[in-house]
Amino acid sequence: MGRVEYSPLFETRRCRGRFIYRSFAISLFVAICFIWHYRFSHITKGEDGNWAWLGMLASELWFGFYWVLTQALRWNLVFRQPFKNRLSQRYEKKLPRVDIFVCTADPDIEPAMMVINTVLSVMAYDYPTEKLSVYLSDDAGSQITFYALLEASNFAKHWVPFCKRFKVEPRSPSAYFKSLVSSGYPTDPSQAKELGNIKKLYDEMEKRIEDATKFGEVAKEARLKHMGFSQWDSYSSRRDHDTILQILLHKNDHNNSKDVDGFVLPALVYLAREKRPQYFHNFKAGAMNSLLRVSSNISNGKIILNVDCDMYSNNSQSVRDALCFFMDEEKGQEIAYVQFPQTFENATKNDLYGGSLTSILEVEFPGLDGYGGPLYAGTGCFHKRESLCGMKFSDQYCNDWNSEDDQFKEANLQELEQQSKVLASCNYEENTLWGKEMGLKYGCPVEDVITGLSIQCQGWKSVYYNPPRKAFLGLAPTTLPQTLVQHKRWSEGDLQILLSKYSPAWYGFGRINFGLQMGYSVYCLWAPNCLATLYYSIIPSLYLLKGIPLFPKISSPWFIPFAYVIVGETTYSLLEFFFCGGTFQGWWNDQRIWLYKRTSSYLFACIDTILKLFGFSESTFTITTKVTEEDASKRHEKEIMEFGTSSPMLTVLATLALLNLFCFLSVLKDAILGEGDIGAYETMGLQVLLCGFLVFINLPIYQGLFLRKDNGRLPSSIAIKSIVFALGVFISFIFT
Ligand SMILES: *[C@@H]1O[C@H](CO)[C@@H](O)[C@H](O)[C@H]1NC(C)=O
Ligand SMILES: CC(=O)N[C@H]1CO[C@H](CO)[C@@H](O)[C@@H]1O
Repeated sequence: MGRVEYSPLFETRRCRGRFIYRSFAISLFVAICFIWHYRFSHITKGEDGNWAWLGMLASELWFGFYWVLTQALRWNLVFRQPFKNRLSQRYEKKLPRVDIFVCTADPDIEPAMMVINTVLSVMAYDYPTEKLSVYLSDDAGSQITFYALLEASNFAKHWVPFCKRFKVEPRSPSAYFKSLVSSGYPTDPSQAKELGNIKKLYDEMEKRIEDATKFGEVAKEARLKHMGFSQWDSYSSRRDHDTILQILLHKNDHNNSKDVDGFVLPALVYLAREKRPQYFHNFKAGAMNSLLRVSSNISNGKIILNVDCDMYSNNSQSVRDALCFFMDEEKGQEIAYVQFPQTFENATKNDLYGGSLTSILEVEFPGLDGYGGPLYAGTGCFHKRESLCGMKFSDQYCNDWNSEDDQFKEANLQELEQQSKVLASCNYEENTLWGKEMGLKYGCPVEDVITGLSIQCQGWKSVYYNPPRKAFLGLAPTTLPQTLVQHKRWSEGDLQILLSKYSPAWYGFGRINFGLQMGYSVYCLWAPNCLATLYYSIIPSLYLLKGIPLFPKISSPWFIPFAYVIVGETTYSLLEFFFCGGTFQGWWNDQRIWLYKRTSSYLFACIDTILKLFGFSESTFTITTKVTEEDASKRHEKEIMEFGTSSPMLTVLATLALLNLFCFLSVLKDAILGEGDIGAYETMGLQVLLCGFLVFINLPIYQGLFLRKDNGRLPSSIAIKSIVFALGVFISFIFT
C-alpha cells in the first residue's frame, strides 16, 4: 500500500516581480561600482580635501557593502498561506496542547488592566479549552497583578463563553468594547442584553483593580478570600522573595474550572519566580526559562506561544493558523517556530516615529523567510517546545502529536504547585545547560534574536506568517526619546551577537543558508552604520562652506552614477513604502527616523559596545514612561514630535541639525549677495543638495528648539548645548 497523499496544510508563494527587482538591483550595483571607481581614481595627493576624500571613499565603500547585504532581504521574498479548514478536517480531535506564556515585568509601565486584557484575549482563542494553558510570569512579583489575574479568572467564566457564543472579535475585552464605539453595537437582542451584563462585570472588575492600584494594596476582604495571597507573607521586595506560584484555573479542580455554561476553561497559572539579590536573574530570558520548566510540569504543551503583556490577540484563529505549519505532514517536521509580525495600533496615520517597522515586517521578514526563516522577535511567536529546549534537528526527527501523556489526568493541584515551585527557584539552573544550550540564551540584550539564530543553526527552519487581519496588536513608542532608546537597545544587542560565539558571520557559516547569514548581518551591523552616516552628514556640508568639492560636478560623466543611485534608491524606497500601504508623509517621516537612529541610537550603541569590550560600565538611558498627559496625547494625534526629556542623544541630533543649518544659511547668504561665483554651484551641486536635504528633514528639530512653547519641545539645556557645539565647530572650521 502506498503512502496516503495529503493535501498540504499550507502553501508558499514566491513574490511576483522578482525579475524586475533583481534587474534594478544589478543596475544599481553597477552604478555603485562606478562610484567606487571614481573615488579610487580621483585620490589626489597633497590637496586640501584629501583627507576628506579618503573619508568619503571609506563611507561609500561601507554604504555599498551594506547595501549588498540588504539585498539578501529583498532578493527572494516568500509569502505563506495556511489552510485552517483542512487542519480541522484532519486533526480536530488530535490537536496538541498549547501553552501560552505572557511576560510582565513592571506594574508601573505595564498596568494590570493591560496585562489581564492580553491574558483574557488568549484564553478566548478558538481552540479546545482543555488543551490550552495560559501562564503569566510576573517578574515584579506584584500582589496587585496577582489580584488582577484572580479577578480575570472569574471574569473569564463569563467572557470566554460570551466570545464563543457570539463569535466576538477581537477577544481582548477592552479592545472589543472600544471597537463597538466605531463599528456599532450588536443588533441581536440576546447579545445586546448579555453585552450589557458583561460590560457591567468588566467595569466593576476594572474599578476594583484600579482601586487596588491606587492604594498600592489589595483590600483585606479580597485577600482573605483567596489563600494564594498568603504567599506574600514572606515577601520583602521585588528583588527578594520566594517563588510564588498559583494555579488559578485547572480542569482537575472540580469546583472552580468551569465557565457559566459548564465548559472547562483553559488552565491559568500565575508565576513569580524566586528572586534573591545575590543571584542574577537574566531578565526576560530567565523568566521564559522558568516558565518552560514550570509549564512542562503542569501541562507540557508541545507548542508554546509567547506574547508580551502589551500585545493582545486580535484574531481568535491564530493558534490554528500556526498549527497548519507545524502539523503539515511533509514540511512541518523541520519547522521550529512560526513568527507573526508585531503590529502596533498606536502609531499615528503617518507614523511619525517609524514605529510600525513597515519595511522590516512587510518586506524584510518575508525575505528572510525565503532563506530559511525569520528571526525570533520575542513576541507573537509559536515554538515547538523541543526545539526551544535545545533539541537538534535530524532527518529522523518526526512530529509526534499523539503521545498524550496521561500523567496530568489525576494530578493533585497542591502537589503540582509544590513540585513546580522548585523549578522556578534561583539555584535550580546552577550547573545545568539552561541559558546555554537549553531554553533562551543568557547574556545578550536581545535574547530572542540570538535564541532564534541558534535554533536555526541546529538545523531547524522557521516560518513567517503575516495574516491580512493582524494576529497581535501592541503599542509603539510615542515619543522620540523612547524610539531612540529602543533602537539603541536593539542595535547594541544585535552588534553583540555579531561579536559573540553565535555570530551569524562565522558560527552560522555552513549551518544556515548564506542568504540568511547575510540577512542576520544586516541587523547585526545596524550600529556600525553610524560612522559613515555621521561622516556624510557633517563633512560635505563643512567643505561646502570652504568651497571644496567632494562630488563630481553636474556636467561631468561621473555625476551619472551618483544621480542614478540617489534617484533609484529614493524611488525604490518610496514605491516599497506605498506597496506596504504607507503614505508619502509617512515615508518622509520614516527617512527622518532612519537618519536619527543612525546618528544617535547607533552611535551610542557603538560607544557602549566598545566601552564594554574594555570592561567599562555602559552609559544608561532609562526613559520612564510617564502617564501620558493630555497635551502630549493631543500632540501625538496631531503628529507633533515629542522630545520632552533631556538626553545626550537629542543633543547630538540638535547639534547636527544646527550645524547643517549654519552651513546652508551661509551658502544661501553668499548666493543672495552674489558673493560666491555661480560656477561654484555647478561644481558643488550635490553638496548643496545634501546639505539642503539635511536642513529640510530636520525641520521638526528647529521647531522644537526655537518655535514651540509646549512641554514636548526640546529642553533649553539641550538648546544651549547644541548651539554652543554647532557654533564652535562652524567657527573653528571657517577660521582654519
Ligand atoms: C483587528 O481585528 C478586527 C476585527 O476584530 C479587524 O477589523 C481589524 O482590522 C484588525 N486589526 C488589524 C490591524 O488587522
Ligand atoms: C497607551 C497609550 O499610549 N495609548 C494611546 C494610543 O494612542 C491614542 C491616540 O492615538 C491615545 O489616545 C492613547 O492614550
